[in-house]
Amino acid sequence: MIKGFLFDLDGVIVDTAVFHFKAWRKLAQKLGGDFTAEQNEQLKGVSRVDSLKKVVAWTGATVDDLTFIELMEVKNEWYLELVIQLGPKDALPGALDFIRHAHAKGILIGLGSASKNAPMILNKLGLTALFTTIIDGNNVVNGKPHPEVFLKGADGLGLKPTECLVFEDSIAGVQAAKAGGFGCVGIGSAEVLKADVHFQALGSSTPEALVAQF
Ligand code: B16
Ligand code: MG
Repeated sequence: MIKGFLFDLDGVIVDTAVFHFKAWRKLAQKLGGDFTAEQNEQLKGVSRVDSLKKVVAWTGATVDDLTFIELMEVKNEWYLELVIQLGPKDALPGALDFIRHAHAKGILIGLGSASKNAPMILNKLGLTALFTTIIDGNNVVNGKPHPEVFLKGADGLGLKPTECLVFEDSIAGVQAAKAGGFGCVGIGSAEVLKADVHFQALGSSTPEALVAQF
């Protein structure tokens, strides 16, 4: 019986992925390279440090350890400049209603995001109070596809993985959910994500329909 929902943030609740893409591209160009939207799929759900490793490799640049840390900070500053104006109007279609509705029905709500900026973004969306637990990039040692972020999320809800559903838009995130023994709702393409069920957005289903399905 499903009693809890664990949401990824970027790409599920809000489309911050476009801002990550812009900031990473600006950084790649600073390093003398570039990368495509298709390559960007590989950065979704992936931690800041692992994302930079990929971006540096794509540009062919050589970066020493100190510069690597500086580049992570520079990218984050550019990203924060883009997300500063985010508000509830920027939530993905149906996301706020879906989460509010699930909460009102007594389903426990948690966050399992790779982003260290997740608490600030949840606040901007006016959602923080609905979340029983918030696990983000500051609370995990192992990034997705390791299941740590969702296992800690289930723990924070006081539930077993089999009692929770994970909502994910990234390949790494779906793999993390499966590795942890969770049912997984993919937000995006079934061919790409290979989750248990797929929707284009949270607003395409209802909490009751999903609970009945698992
Ligand atoms: P930050 P999610 C992930 O968030 C993003 O999808 C990924 O592109 C980003 O690199 C990662 O957070 C780290 O974000 O630099 O803000 O700490 O999809 O797991 O909610
Ligand atoms: Mg995501």
